[in-house]
Amino acid sequence: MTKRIAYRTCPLCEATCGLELHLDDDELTLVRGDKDDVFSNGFLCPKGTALKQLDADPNRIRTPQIRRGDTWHDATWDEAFAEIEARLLPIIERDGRDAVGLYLGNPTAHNLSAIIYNKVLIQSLGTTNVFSASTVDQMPKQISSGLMFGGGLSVPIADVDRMDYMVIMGANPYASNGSLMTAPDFPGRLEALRERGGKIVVIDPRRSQTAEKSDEHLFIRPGTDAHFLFGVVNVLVTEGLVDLGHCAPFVERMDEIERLAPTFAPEVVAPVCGIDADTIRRVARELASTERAGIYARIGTCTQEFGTVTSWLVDVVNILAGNFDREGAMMFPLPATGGATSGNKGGKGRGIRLGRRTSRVKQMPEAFGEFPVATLADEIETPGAGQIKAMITVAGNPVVSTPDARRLDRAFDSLEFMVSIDIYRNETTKHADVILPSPRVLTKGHYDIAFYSLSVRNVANYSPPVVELTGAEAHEWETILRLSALLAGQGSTIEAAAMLDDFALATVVQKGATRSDSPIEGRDTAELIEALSTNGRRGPERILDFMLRTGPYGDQFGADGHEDGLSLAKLEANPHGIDLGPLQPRLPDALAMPNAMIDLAPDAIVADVEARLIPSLDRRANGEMVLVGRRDLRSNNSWMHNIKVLVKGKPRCTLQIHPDDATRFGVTDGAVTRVRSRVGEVELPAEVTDGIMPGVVSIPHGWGHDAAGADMDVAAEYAGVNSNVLADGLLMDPLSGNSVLNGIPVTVEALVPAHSSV
Ligand SMILES: Nc1nc2c(c(=O)[nH]1)N[C@H]1C(S)=C(S)[C@@H](COP(=O)(O)OP(=O)(O)OC[C@H]3O[C@@H](n4cnc5c(=O)[nH]c(N)nc54)[C@H](O)[C@@H]3O)O[C@H]1N2
Ligand SMILES: Nc1nc2c(c(=O)[nH]1)N[C@H]1C(S)=C(S)[C@@H](COP(=O)(O)OP(=O)(O)OC[C@H]3O[C@@H](n4cnc5c(=O)[nH]c(N)nc54)[C@H](O)[C@@H]3O)O[C@H]1N2
Ligand code: SF4
Ligand SMILES: [Mo]
Repeated sequence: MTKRIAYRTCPLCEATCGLELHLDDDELTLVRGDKDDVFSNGFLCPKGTALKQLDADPNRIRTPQIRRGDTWHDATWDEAFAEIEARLLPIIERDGRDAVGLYLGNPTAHNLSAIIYNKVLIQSLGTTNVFSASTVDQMPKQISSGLMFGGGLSVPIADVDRMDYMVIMGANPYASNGSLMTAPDFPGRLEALRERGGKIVVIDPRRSQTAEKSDEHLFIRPGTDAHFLFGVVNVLVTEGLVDLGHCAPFVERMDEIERLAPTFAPEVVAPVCGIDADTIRRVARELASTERAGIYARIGTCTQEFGTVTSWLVDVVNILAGNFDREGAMMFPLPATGGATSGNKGGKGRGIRLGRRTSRVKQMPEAFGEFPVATLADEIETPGAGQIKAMITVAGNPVVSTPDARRLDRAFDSLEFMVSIDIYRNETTKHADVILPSPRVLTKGHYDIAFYSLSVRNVANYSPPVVELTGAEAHEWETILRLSALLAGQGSTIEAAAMLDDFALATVVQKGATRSDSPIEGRDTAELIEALSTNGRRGPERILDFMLRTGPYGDQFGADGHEDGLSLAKLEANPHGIDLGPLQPRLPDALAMPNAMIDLAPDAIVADVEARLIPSLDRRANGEMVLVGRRDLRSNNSWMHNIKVLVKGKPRCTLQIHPDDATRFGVTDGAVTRVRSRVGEVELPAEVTDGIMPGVVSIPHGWGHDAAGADMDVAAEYAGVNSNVLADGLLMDPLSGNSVLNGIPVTVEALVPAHSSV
């Protein structure tokens, strides 16, 4: 046996921790934090360690699967693709391309193959019916960022390592390790902030672990962050605390903010959000007077009724308080692969266009090429031209992750055909007719194109594959491209996939060579492609190499003065990553607006403020209960629940409820309790705790692993309940189509009365 150590970035969450993998031959025996990783310095969490158990999980699918009736059969890749060809292509022939729906799940964002080639899959499929986890997640932030700064990923990031005052809203990084803010050891960074004398304020309807470790925790009524934030805007404006600083020349439409602000006096918003007027005033003053400060807001502020307005207000407050594009404040990263904020000299870009088409049944507008996933079931169930008859899912479990889950489950049951690229047969993929497995994590090269563009430092780190493919394994990129080739009518051979890969590369190189702001403008594309293809390199690494070499730190294929720049080869020589330094001020270059300005008051958002937010100012707590979610460090969305070391111990899928409400409803700690919403009901054990606000209950999402026909032994043993059975598909933030997953009206009922009346 040969013992060896390899280094690899963890692909499980957005924190991009460096792992030190201990192997005996090709068997993973131990996972540790990589102390030399330039970004994570040895930090890791229990999920990272559990990559070992994930790798060894006997339920993980290793061979393509074909279902006949209720029976699953191992198949060869050729048989699996032949089945897809025989059953999917006739549906497209008969009903057109929109008859196939596509769902792209969360792990595709952590997966180099999927990030690079999902575009090819979408183009080859040619359907308008594209859905993803984005509309149960960050779509509101993408819309507000796009409308204000010009790009859907132009998201300002908290410069946490230099910040002295941080307001955290709707995020629990002690459990999640952060999101839309890449920061390995997020907790350590928060502790460092406090150790240097800084202050952290957490605003959350639950006293989360992050709240417990903060200086101040404010309970807020779910879905009222926009009210609170407009109260802060009001204070900044009326007290003369607005200070745009060096951003002033790039900010337009301050007049609109001044027009709207008076409506939201602290005394007006306080009874809506549950945070008193004095506190709103104090937080506003602290944000304005602290030199290095900012508000970081995440999923609790997106997956709610006023998601887009809230996401916008976060940036408005940061800009007004002078906490923008400066050290220690909110800043735009400059990622090594280029991206949303790096290619626009002088800040001039095309901006974003929304609603280029609408969905068939509910006329929901598209955003960034997709429709709200909450309307997927409508599109499957409603007959007529354009009805979805077949589905393709890639790394997604929408039957657990998206609203009105029971209905989507039934809708999937009615499909004529379904293909899933996945590693488990779970609540969603059990509906598939063919499952194409992704190989072991260790066979995949890794580079976080998405998360380094949202990172608190500029970092580049590439992990090469640690082991070779074995048995029936195939590269995930090849599987995506074989499926794409098949859908494009080019057959599904490996050769056809290779041709698509060459085509994808040629397209990006061509585009680079004709862009006036590209470092390779006018270069010979054939020569560049040859340089990228040395040693037979192809697949995602070849395209990544191109992105790195033409990115802001790239070697520009050896152009004068850039010889030491980045390339994949350079990253291969630096297995612990390359630190490209702290974030830098980037205005105006980071903008991508037609007039190179920040739009402080986009029309669509102002219209929503007037149509919905202002009329909601008379809302008051009325004794009715609302449901919110939460995350646990040892859990990962709807998966990783088949790993015993992560799920054992005290049950995590519980109903958190305040003692006052427990008394009111006769609920006792540990007792099975029924929760009902307009669309469904679940029964689960209560956890009575004053760590949650009165009037609010919390159930984590991602559970409910008791579906017949799934094949996950451990998950079934620790099934829990699916909170999205309660999420109402009709509740959406209208501007983004994002589902409301926090603030769902529910009723709570004790199943066994706490005090028997006899
Ligand atoms: N109520 C409620 N619902 C929520 C949320 C919430 O806060 N509350 N959060 C939402 C959020 S933020 C998100 S991102 C979504 C996530 O929801 P989904 O998009 O459904 O993603 P996951 O739940 O992570 O499911 C991942 C799927 O990918 C598979 N998989 C894992 N690794 C790989 C791989 O390497 N290759 C392939 N091909 N497959 C793989 C897993 O087996 C699983 O089927 O859930 C959303 N749903
Ligand atoms: N361990 C673990 N890590 C993960 C994941 C996981 O499932 N498990 N999922 C990953 C994914 S896909 C994502 S998107 C990120 C999400 O990362 P985070 O945004 O940190 O998400 P949560 O940990 O769910 O924290 C959300 C918080 O919002 C609060 N909240 C609910 N409603 C409201 C509201 O109306 N207003 C305010 N102010 N707060 C509210 C909840 O009580 C909760 O504490 O985590 C990622 N990391
Ligand atoms: S924090 Fe995220 S990236 Fe780091 S080890 Fe845990 S799951 Fe992996
Ligand atoms: Mo997410």
